[in-house]
Amino acid sequence: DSSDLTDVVNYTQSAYAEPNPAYFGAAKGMNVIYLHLESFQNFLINYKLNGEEVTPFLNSLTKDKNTAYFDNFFHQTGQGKTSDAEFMLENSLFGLPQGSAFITKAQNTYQAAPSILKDYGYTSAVFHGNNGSFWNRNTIYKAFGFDHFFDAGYYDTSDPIDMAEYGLLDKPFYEQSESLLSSLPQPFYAKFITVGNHYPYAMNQDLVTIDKANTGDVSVDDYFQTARYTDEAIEKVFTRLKEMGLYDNSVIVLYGDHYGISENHKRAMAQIMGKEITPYESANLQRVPLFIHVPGMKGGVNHTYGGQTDLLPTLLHLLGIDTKNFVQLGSDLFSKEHNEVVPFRNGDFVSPTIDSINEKFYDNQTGLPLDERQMERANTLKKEVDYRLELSDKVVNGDLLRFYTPNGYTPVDPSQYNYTKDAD
Ligand code: GP9
Ligand code: MN
Repeated sequence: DSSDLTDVVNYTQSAYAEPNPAYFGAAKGMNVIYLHLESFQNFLINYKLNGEEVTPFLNSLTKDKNTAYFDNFFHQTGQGKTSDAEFMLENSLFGLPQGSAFITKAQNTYQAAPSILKDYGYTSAVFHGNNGSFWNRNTIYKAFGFDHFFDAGYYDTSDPIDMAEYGLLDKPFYEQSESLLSSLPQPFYAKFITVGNHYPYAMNQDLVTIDKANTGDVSVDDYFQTARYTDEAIEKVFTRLKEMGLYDNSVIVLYGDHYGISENHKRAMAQIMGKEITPYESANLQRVPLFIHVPGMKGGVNHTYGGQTDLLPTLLHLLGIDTKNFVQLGSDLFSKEHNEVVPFRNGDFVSPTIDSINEKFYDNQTGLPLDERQMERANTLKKEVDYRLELSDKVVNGDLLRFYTPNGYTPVDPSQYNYTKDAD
């Protein structure tokens, strides 16, 4: 009800993080390209398997002068997996404590990235080599205001060697996407969702370029082959974007959507990581890589703690679009006022100093139980995290954005979108 909305707006106004003048508008007017790294955990970055880099291209990107690489960025997904990641990236709202908001809340009013950017002349599109109905995307994308959704119906999926369990493998997917991407007017906001690196990570051995690991746990051992494939596909994308003349006027964002190896593989992961996978280690394995490449922007490894709800305000500020009046629960990662406490969907959280995992507090730096003197501070952070999650659930469960239109924002009419191929 409206008092809930008042609480929400009071929170977002008070939690608003001012743009950093050094980054605000650094990408003004540029195209935006999101490259979704399926099931990709950050431990893969700079990891060597039998002395060999698993992801050499992404490793090189951590050193690129115009790329910010965030090595303390965490997924915040729940049961909605990829759809939760998308929900957070597009709205800066958390997914739900159970189930997938994509499926149960597709009829809500949203003020998602595509609709905000439409007011600035952007055309938006999602590319995904799976059926458009998976995760109910072809319904909720209309509420987000995506102009186009190029699903499997737009691709040639006839050759079995090109296919993974959930759709077209990354290399043929990106290759076939080129003509569709070229058809978009600029500036565009384009998201490419891949499926090559997806559980259980089995791959046609004719396509692999790195050996499996040898823990004896099949999905852990295979994970490195599909991760390497993902890396090779991304390298090809960067090469093609340069050849297409898009590299110098586009922001390229790469993000991991959620973990790849679940908590059921502790023995094998202890061998891979060279340490026991305690609850603290497991929480710290929830890092996913975030790369933000902006032509002309000062890059470097950025240790700021953040999560997927922080990406939208960060992107909008890079594009020179202020977020103060939007209901967004994350904050700009480049802002000096960014809140580095990262809530997980289950109420746990990590931060540069204190972690809360399974109702226990830890010193983030040492992994040891928190000393008594910091308990008051820890409890304060826990209350803030619980409150942030509670507000997000109020917005999504109460569909509160129906009652709140930021000035200058044009609401979405989902009925005006049609994603079927012949409609294009
Ligand atoms: C399905 C693909 C994988 O289209 O995005 O979804 P996930 O299983 O990772 O949620
Ligand atoms: Mn996924």
